[in-house]
Amino acid sequence: MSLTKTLGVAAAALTFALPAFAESKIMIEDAYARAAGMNAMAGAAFMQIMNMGDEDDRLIGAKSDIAKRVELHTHIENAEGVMQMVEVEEGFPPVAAGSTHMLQRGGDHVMFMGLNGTLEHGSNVTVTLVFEKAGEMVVEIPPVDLERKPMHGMSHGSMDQGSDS
Ligand SMILES: [Cu+2]
Repeated sequence: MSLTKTLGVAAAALTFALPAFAESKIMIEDAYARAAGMNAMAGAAFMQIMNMGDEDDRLIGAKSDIAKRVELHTHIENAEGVMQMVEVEEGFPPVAAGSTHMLQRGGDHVMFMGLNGTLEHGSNVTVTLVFEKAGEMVVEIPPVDLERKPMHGMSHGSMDQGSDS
């Protein structure tokens, strides 16, 4: 087989592989975003990650224009027994095929650090979720109406005090 023909075959294989790769095995349900406070410079997004594929996958990153930095966070209990937010640089634990991983208040979440605007009811936040195997996935996340929530939420207390003061 000539070199030219070999390359041609490789290129064709790649072309056909792409649509299959882009077909999403991940479904996002019940997503919502929330500012950490009324004049907060930070916010977070929560959702259900459903793995409809036949292999484990996991969220390894997130991107958005809504904030200067978008990080994956979780909560851990510190030595004093207080829950604290920490960045999970390597990504969230794998979601087994056919199962669901919840990003929820007090647990794993997508964190917006340094908001470029306000999280307003009625204007969705566009977030690109990066999965290890499914790749990038763009989701539109509606902010929840903060007025219906208590001003002093439980989920981000310790970090807010640290970054705002
Ligand atoms: Cu956080």
